[in-house]
Amino acid sequence: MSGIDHKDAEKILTLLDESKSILAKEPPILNLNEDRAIFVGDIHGDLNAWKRIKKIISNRSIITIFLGDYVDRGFYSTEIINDILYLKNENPEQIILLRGNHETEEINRYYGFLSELEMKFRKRAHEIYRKYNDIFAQFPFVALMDDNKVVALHGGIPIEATNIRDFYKLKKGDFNPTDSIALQILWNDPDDNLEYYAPSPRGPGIYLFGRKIFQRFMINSKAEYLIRAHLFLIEGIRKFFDGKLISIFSTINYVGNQVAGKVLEYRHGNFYVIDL
Ligand SMILES: [Mn+2]
Repeated sequence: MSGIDHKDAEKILTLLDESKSILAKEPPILNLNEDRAIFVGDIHGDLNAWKRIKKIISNRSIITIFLGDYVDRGFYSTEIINDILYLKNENPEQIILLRGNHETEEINRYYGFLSELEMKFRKRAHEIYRKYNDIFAQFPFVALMDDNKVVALHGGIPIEATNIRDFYKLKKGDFNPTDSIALQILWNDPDDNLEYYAPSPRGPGIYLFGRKIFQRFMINSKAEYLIRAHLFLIEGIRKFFDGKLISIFSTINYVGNQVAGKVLEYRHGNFYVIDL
């Protein structure tokens, strides 16, 4: 499927240039005219998981929406992101790459991606690293599909967002941590035990959002389901808020933990869980 030599710096730079021109055309909030899709959660450099995901998505002729966190943690971030970008370049409409909190320099400098590149590319690592982050800056934050019925993003609903319209102010580019809406889309988590919200243990400016925040946003946006990733789930999938929010995790090994990784298929209002 992939024709990339993952050790060839020149080939990778060419691949990244091609991807950048394709991704730059996509708006920060994507409106997809689709009623079927496969959703993929965090892969985090897990090559074995990626091989299984690749098989699953290549057997189906529907679009794939990746929910972010391709890189860091595992040792094969380069192979995985290259493969996905290669698929994207081959078929831009079929492969959607959303941004995760690890697709920002603030994070991927410290959690494995930069060290992986330094090991693989030595002197050219920083040039290549910069280029990857230029690409990540072009990943959309949110995808909407099936007439807004389904909202897909990496983290969660920002506590001050009452309507999907609040997302349309977002701009692509190098991540700006003072952009509170962008920060929370990439970092927030749902919490079934909360009505409103609480500070997140993940850090300042990040929140756990409860049922009322979620429902207000979904009703005002005329949306039914939120599909997201971000949360490490040993079982690979968890439903929140009466099944209206589904969180998925798509690794089979996450920093030494065996994971029952999953991807999710959506067809005309129904969800089907697929084991990796
Ligand atoms: Mn994440």
